[in-house]
Amino acid sequence: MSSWSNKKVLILGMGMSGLSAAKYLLSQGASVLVSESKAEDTKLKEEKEELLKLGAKVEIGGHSQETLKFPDLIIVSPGIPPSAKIIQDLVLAGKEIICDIELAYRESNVPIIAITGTNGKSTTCALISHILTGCQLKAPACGNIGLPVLNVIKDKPDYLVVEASSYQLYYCNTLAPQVAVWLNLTPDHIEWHGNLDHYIECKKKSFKHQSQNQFAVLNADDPIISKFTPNAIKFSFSRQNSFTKNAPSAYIEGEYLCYSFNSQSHKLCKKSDLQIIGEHNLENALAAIAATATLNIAPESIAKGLKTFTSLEHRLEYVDTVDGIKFFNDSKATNPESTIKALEAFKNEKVVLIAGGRDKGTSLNDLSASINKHAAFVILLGEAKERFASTFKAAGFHNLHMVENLDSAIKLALELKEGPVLLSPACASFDMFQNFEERGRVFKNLVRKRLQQVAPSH
Ligand code: UMA
Ligand code: ADP
Repeated sequence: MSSWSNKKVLILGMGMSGLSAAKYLLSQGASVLVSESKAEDTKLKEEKEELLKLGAKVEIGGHSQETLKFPDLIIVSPGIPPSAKIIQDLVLAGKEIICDIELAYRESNVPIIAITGTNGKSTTCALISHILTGCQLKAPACGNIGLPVLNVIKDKPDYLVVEASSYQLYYCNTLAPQVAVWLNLTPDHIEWHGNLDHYIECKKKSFKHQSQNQFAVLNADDPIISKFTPNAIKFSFSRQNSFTKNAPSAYIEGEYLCYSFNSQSHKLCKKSDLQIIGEHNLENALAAIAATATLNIAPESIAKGLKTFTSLEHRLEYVDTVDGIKFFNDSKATNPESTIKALEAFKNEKVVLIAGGRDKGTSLNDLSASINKHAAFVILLGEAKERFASTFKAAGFHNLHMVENLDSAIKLALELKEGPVLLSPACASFDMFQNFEERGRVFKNLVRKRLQQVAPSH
């Protein structure tokens, strides 16, 4: 009999992670109640019917009182913050609340490589997975990247390469990754966490339960992360050589990406060998080098993976060239820091930046400075356009245009006939799109439509 057969589990939220947890637990014989706050629509109805067939109880349109009495354990969807009434009520009732990553950790013996940070998680997660997969290892990129961890544990992977968001880490109580990576830290998601300290504490949870023979891969250039002392073996990475190389470290030496580990140093490849552009991607590459080096992957295999990895969709993704002008889709840049990194990637060229969307209210000081340095024009759209425009003007940047939609932005960018066109919004997408993926795909389709108009196929 499975250890789950007498257990009652409440699953809060019927999104990607809730559905995945429900199916996993039902397959293990648990009694499952799935509770979703949204009103029923066609998609939820179909999913509800599937879950009912598998033996779950399902409630849609609100979390009832039964949810408080029912469970031995709660699996919560990461989008539900600790301030939500249902979470507070369950905490008061003394119930244990975890997320799907914590459950996967408890359920499987597969070593976890957990990647967290404000920016670069998905890229680093995919790159680590790419390097390991190139060594014939089964190492799926999963977690916040969009593939729930419980969906992949049944395939018996060699490693789980898990992108761990601060939301998910908050709901992890014992997680001890074999390798925990912390890329960087800037204020983000304050609406979920309440304050910056809470956000930082959640990031630290990835390291809290690690033992002394596991690894903590830390960014030595980051003012907060560099002060953090992990229990695990510290493997630092730095683009600015902010450490001595006697300890485990990944760094840049001249044109080369290098690392030192187990008293040996290795030169892997040149910066220009990477297909992902921008200085920030060097940091992601160094973090991936450190993580894979701890797993004793051969330097040649790490180098091969670095050279063959291409950018993920919506991250400084080259779209096409229309009328001699290159277009890049960086729709995933949903905060000013990401947009600054994207601007900096175009070292010697001034770009036409398309920005704006749902305003997160974050400071625009650094972004204004970066725009003055790297942008020829800025085209603004979405709810944030007025605040962005007045802030940039106050900072002395006046080559600004406001438009109503992406199509007008692309049309205008072509008329301006300046350098490369970069969609890097520094904002969330939800004012005009379902998510950043939809925004990026709409942008790419519109660019390709323009391409056909400029050079119609015969
Ligand atoms: N819900 C309730 N009660 C509430 C609030 C919400 O039932 O009080 C319901 C919602 O109506 C919805 C479900 O819970 O149906 C949503 O759950 P969710 O928002 O947690 O989303 P999932 O579909 O489970 O996706 C989650 C991650 N989402 C979030 O963290 C918000 C996905 O990251 C992740 O890819 C997926 O698990 C698989 O692991 C997305 C994300 O935006 C991409 N992450 C943030 C980011 O990257 O910035 C952290
Ligand atoms: P995440 O999963 O953390 O959101 P992604 O890899 O999807 O990170 O990258 C999102 C955006 O963040 C990219 O479009 C890029 O502009 C920016 N970015 C990527 N890596 C870094 C980094 N190491 N430091 C700062 N910004 C970065």
